Amino acid sequence: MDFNFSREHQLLRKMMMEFTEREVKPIAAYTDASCEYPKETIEKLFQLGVMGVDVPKKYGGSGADAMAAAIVIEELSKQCASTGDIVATHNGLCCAPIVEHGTQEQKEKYLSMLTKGRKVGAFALTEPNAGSDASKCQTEARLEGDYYVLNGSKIFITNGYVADVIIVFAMTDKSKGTRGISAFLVESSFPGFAVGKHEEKMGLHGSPTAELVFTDCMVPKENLLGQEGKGFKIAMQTLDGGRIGIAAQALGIAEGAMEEAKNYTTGRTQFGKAISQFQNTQFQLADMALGCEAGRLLTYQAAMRKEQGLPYGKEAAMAKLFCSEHAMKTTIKALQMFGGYGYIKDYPIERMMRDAKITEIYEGTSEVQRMVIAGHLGIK
Ligand code: COS
Repeated sequence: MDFNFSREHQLLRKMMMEFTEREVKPIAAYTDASCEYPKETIEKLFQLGVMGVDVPKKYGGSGADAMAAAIVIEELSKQCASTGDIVATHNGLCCAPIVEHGTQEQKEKYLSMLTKGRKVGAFALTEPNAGSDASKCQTEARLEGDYYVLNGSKIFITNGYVADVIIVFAMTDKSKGTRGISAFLVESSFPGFAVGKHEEKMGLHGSPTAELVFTDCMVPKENLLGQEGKGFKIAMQTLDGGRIGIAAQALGIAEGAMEEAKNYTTGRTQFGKAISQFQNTQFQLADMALGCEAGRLLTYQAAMRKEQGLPYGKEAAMAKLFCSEHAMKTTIKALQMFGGYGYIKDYPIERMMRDAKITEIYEGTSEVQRMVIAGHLGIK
């Protein structure tokens, strides 16, 4: 299969590898231990044009394609999955639906804010009673004059307490089920918007996750994204694309963990030889490499189909499912190779293992990915 890695893709990967080695790797352990949002790194990623990498140039982005967007997340996540997550959410879940469904005015205003304006984006779908079953959203939006008035709350929102622009899904007509959900462009400065609980998570400590609360939040009616009642479709389409980003993130984690395992086992001597010389180690490294290769094929295939305008929901679900499960398996195996050293924070493996877990959960659990794949087989 020709993945069409252009000279631009190769240069982008090189740039991201150098950036990650210089700017991300040295602070990854600190970011995890301190639970601090890596603000300076994100500022530098804005300067590099990575925040909005696949937003058209005329709206302030870098005008790159879906493959480039995946490469960026993969490379960042090799060293710091939190940074990969912040960027994946900003690009895939906030900029992308505006590019896809925004009016000319919305694109000009919000995409320039999210690129040149250096404002961070988020996507708010999940609620306490609407996780995998996203259709059970309770947040309401009532049209009153020139404003939609939003009431309700959203949980587990990535970039939640740093985001300036949030795509929010709310019910405009409860009697219509999924066809009664609409999408809105909400600024954190709008009256009635508040950030609630900051979540303390098992991993991804640098990625800011929060509850968002809407109390008579006044959203100008021109901030409806797409048509009224089309919000669920917008959410599902956005998640199809977002899942390529999470596949790339999980792939990056697995590749990073494999590299750590290779380096450690070649340097560590037990029973008179490097532990990489034991066949058990070699077989496990071979399995890690095999999964990474398969994950690359699935992830790049989904990105390529998206770019070519072909259906890619099934391929994105397969890539996300496979890569996240491979990241989990790889980080657990790699940690075991490190023995006691894997369990302490002097090495990055335990962080990688904690970070890998969420890739099997967010943007659709592994079970949801299987539902999506089964749906494409006509056996829903
Ligand atoms: N693209 C466009 N439209 C889609 C779609 C997609 N990928 N998937 C579903 N739709 C549309 C359907 O065509 C249907 O439209 P009509 O009402 O016009 O017929 C509508 O959405 C409802 O579809 P369906 O009945 O299949 O939806 P379900 O409620 O059964 O949901 C799953 C199916 C489970 C796949 C969906 O709820 C889902 O992806 N859940 C996970 C949500 C998630 O990822 N949460 C994490 C939040 S972000 S961290």
